[in-house]
Amino acid sequence: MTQFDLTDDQREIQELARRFTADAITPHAAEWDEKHIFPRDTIKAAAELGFAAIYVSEESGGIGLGRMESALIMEAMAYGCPSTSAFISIHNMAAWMLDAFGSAELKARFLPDLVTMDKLASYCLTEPSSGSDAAALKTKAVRDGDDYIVTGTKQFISGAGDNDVYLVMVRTGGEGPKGISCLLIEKDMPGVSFGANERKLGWHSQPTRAVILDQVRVPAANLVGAEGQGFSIAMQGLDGGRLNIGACSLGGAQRCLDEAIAYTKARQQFGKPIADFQNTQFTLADMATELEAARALLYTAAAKVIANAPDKTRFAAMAKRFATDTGSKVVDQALQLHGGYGYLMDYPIERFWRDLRVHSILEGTNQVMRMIVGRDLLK
Ligand code: FAD
Ligand code: 2MC
Repeated sequence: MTQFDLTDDQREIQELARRFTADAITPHAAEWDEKHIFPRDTIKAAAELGFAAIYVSEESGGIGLGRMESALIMEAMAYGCPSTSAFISIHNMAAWMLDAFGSAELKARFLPDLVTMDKLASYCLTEPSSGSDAAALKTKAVRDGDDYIVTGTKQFISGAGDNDVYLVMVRTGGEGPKGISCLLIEKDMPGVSFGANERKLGWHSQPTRAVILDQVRVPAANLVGAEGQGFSIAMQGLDGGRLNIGACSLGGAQRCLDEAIAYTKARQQFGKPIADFQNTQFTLADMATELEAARALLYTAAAKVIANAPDKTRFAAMAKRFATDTGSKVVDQALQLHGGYGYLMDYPIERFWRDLRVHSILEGTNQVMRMIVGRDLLK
């Protein structure tokens, strides 16, 4: 908790992620967005650097780093494409849940392919009638001999239809969080189907579909953790996921700040660069200041999560709320500084504006983040 600068190892991993982004992500991100291309090969190339299993243990084939390193990697990749970075983050979250809570047999069967991204993983909590109130989920898993029979619909699932492995929160017991378990369901199990690819404002480089489960027979051996532990596992996954989503907003916003600095120096109005106007300088100053403040809070929260501090969930929620709101504000200011050109697809700003908007909604809305923080303060 006394760390105010990155260590040499952290700088090295950040540099690696930045180089990968500059070479493999940034040059293509606009096309992925415009043509709705899911960059399967680039995602697989990220796995070759260990970025598919950043905080999966080395014993399980991951690179066994901390949440801070994960944030640095997500931030660096989001500088090129927040949508692709966030997709990789969700895969990391699911892989970690399996590594941390799965049986030795389940881990041996699935983690080797998840670490290399020969298989991709989704996280399935949300349902059509339970988003923020996640503990009200209805997808039912009824025990039948050595199997569960699973029926229900998961809504808004990132990667659904393309991904192979689904960590699905299901109801095996009574109402409320204690009746929820986590089951690993495979794409090709009979009874699994998918809704249409959602048409979205942003996040075009990755698909979002409903996962429809109709009497799917799932071996009880696919249970991740114990029966009734599913909600806690899902929430612990999100403690890390929320840091990563915050980091994706920081990376996207940093890119737009850098673009705005370059643009305002080049663009002339009233006979001089618009960077010479005090309004421009004050706006850039506030953008940079608020971004650094959000980054500092996010790194603190990452340190809390890796240390398993008692207030880690509150800090992850504070950081997610602040980093995503700040990120979107900074991108909006960058768009304003670009004038009409910021609104055009010829410049990258509008893509970041669209991609970052959803970060205030998913992995728990920013209202839910305030609820988590407020409850913790008042408990
Ligand atoms: P609701 O819960 O209906 O909320 C609507 C509004 O009411 C929000 O503003 C909310 O903040 C507010 N609200 C609700 N309750 C309260 C309260 N108590 N106090 C104050 N305000 C409240 N989910 C997954 O499980 N896996 C995924 O991979 C995934 N990927 C996603 C990808 C995309 C592109 C999107 C858009 C969503 C994804 N989600 C995923 C779902 C996402 O987590 C939910 O959309 C989110 O949690 C909000 O749920 P909801 O949409 O049902 O909104
Ligand atoms: N770690 C461990 N356990 C946790 C936890 C955490 N972070 N958060 C809650 N729990 C436990 C909690 O301790 C309690 O157990 P116990 O009674 O034994 O103490 C149990 O879970 C229930 O917790 P709450 O009483 O707080 O449950 P409640 O239903 O009131 O509220 C809330 C929970 C609102 C915080 C949760 O439903 C939530 O986070 N909602 C938002 C949903 C969400 O984030 N969805 C994201 C989907 S994924 C996504 O969008 C992607 C893009 C991948």
